[in-house]
Amino acid sequence: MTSAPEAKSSQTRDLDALIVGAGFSGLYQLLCLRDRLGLSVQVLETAGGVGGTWYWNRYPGARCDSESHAYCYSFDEDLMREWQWSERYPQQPEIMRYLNHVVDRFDLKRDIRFNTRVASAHYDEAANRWHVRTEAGEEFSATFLITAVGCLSTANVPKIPGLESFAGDWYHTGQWPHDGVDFSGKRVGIVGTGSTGIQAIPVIAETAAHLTVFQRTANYSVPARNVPLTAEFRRWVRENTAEIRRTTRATPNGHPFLISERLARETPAGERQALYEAAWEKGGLQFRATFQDLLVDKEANDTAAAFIRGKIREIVKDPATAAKLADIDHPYAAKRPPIDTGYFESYNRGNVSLVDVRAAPIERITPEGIRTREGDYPLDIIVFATGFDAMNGPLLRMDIRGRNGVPLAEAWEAGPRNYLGLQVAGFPNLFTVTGPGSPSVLCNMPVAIEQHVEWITDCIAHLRARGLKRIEPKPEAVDRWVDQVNEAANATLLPLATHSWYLGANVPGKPRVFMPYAGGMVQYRAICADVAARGYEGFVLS
Ligand code: NA7
Repeated sequence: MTSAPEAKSSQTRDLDALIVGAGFSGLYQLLCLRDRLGLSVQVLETAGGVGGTWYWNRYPGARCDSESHAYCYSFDEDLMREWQWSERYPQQPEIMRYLNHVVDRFDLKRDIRFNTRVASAHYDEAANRWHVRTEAGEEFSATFLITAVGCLSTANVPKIPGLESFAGDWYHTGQWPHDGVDFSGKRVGIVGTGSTGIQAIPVIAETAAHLTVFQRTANYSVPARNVPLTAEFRRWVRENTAEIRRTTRATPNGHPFLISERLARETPAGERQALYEAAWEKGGLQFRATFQDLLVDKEANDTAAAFIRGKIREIVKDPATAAKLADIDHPYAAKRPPIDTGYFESYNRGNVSLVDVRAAPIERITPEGIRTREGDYPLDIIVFATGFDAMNGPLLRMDIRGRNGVPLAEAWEAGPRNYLGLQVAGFPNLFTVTGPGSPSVLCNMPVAIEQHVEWITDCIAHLRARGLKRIEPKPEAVDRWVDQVNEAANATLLPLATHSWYLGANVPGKPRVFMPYAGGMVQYRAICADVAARGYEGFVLS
């Protein structure tokens, strides 16, 4: 397909770089390109403020599962020392305060345009520029286009027949009203038991008259053990910023703890049980790091799965409910493993009930509530904790067109294909921060983001220093990377969770391709550094 050259209006703003999104990645990318390289940069952001995913995910109980002292930028020691987190895991409002602090501290706001959604981004080969139009009709032209749109920003509202007829209110957790929702005295239904549902259920249950949980796939969860941070811990963080940074960079998932070298399979049963008990008491994603083989060896994984199932049966008093909750069909952590505060305990409340919609699927939504194959559930409010069209979803909803007018949606018809998760063949000078094919969601996000942003910054600096104008990957490098992403996933148990959003399986019709790079952040960082050191091997620079 050949498109006519873009007509450039006299109102077009010419830039060196245009960044889409003002979350963790867009903000740091702005700082790097503007303040370190001296480029003219504009950030466009749909929301009315910074925060990206966190701007929208304001649902009850919204909290990060990464520990706060590592869920932050590490590029500036002073910033790390001066910011004081209040709890082990940061709640949504605190993350927003942190990001706004970063924005003020580095004077970023003046180059961010809020309430501005990108409608299209088309590459003009003759001019070697990206022409970007907003929904309001503003036009920009830039040499480099950087998408910093996040992996979990396109809400997935299931197309259940009859939703428009519902007489009550319904909400998706990822598009939560800023003034909150009052559940008091209401009959509430929540669809979804992923990380979000598991965080929201205990909080909604506190005020709703009744909460009905519609569970399609039962899920593991480990207690978060959230606590306020002591003055002593905060001092330790201030004094050990370099060490914390080193740890997050030495481990595949970018968290501030290392994965044990012990193998579950080789540990005697009694000792193994004691280690799981200790990890359960400690809480958090660290449970996954109790043994090294949990994600690669099904028998090892079975021991963790059995332990958690045992805990579910211990906590949940009604045996029938416990059985439904423990009837989990995938290996532990093959889907993103949730952590919780009182999730399984919620089912012991008199006002919470569980409906198994795997056994009796939702048939439709009626004006009164949800109808499953087994009966009607009258509701005043429905909460969809049904996740996102993850990773490539936010990219595909923009009309991105590369060389010869080829839409990204066409180039990725059979699933995302790129090199290092960073660049797509046929889309020169387009960089995708935490794109599919990068570790992103399998890593503590700020750690992944800083690596991407710094790599992109160094790459652009490299081009400019040599008077080069264009970079794009060779198709054969893309082919190799797609194979590497598949091989990395297949070396783990992750593909065994066939309903997972890692595979795109949560969105009907989406190609089933394992999207994140599962080889770990340490290996990924080394690969990217090596590619750069070899003069950007696999890319064409011109
Ligand atoms: P997830 O992890 O995608 O979970 C979505 C949940 O919603 C999951 O239990 C789904 O069941 C369920 N779901 C989705 N569609 C339906 C329909 N049509 N009917 C019934 N149930 C449905 O999203 P989250 O927001 O919880 O978490 C996303 C990420 O945010 C998380 O992984 C962290 O990285 C932070 P399914 O499992 O598909 O059967």
